[in-house]
Amino acid sequence: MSQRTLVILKPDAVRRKLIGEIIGRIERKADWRVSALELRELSREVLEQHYAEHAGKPFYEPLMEFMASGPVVVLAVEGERVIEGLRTLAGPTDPIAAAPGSIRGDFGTIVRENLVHASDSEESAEREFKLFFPASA
Ligand code: RTP
Ligand code: MG
Repeated sequence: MSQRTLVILKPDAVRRKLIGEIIGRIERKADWRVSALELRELSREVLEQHYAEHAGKPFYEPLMEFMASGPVVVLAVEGERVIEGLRTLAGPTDPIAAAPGSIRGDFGTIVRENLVHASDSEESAEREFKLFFPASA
């Protein structure tokens, strides 16, 4: 089942020069391919829409600040079961709970600075494509 998912390499990943490392892991998976890619800074408006489900939570404001603290890489990735697959490759939200071998498990320690975002469902992916790549949505 071919799908597409929206991936963000968060500001910590860009600052730590892990862009190539992370994209390399994605590209090594059979049948997955990067179909759009851009380095950009995210506006408050876009971030509020992207993380609307977390508005009002204690970690919301620090998350907004972190995600606006530097450039990110926004990617579209297409391929076989890529939505679930990218979540598996990223690992659980808390990098300390994430298994070695996953991106968060290999590179992270802080819950907020967990390197990567990936759409969590087909519905989220379509919503996020409209937000980040409106021309292709
Ligand atoms: P994401 O949405 O970024 O792909 O991550 P996720 O689904 O694994 O985690 P989610 O629960 O949606 O949380 C969104 C992001 O907020 C930060 N966070 N900080 N307790 C905390 O300090 C806390 N909890 C979450 C993380 O950056 C998380 O990825
Ligand atoms: Mg999430």
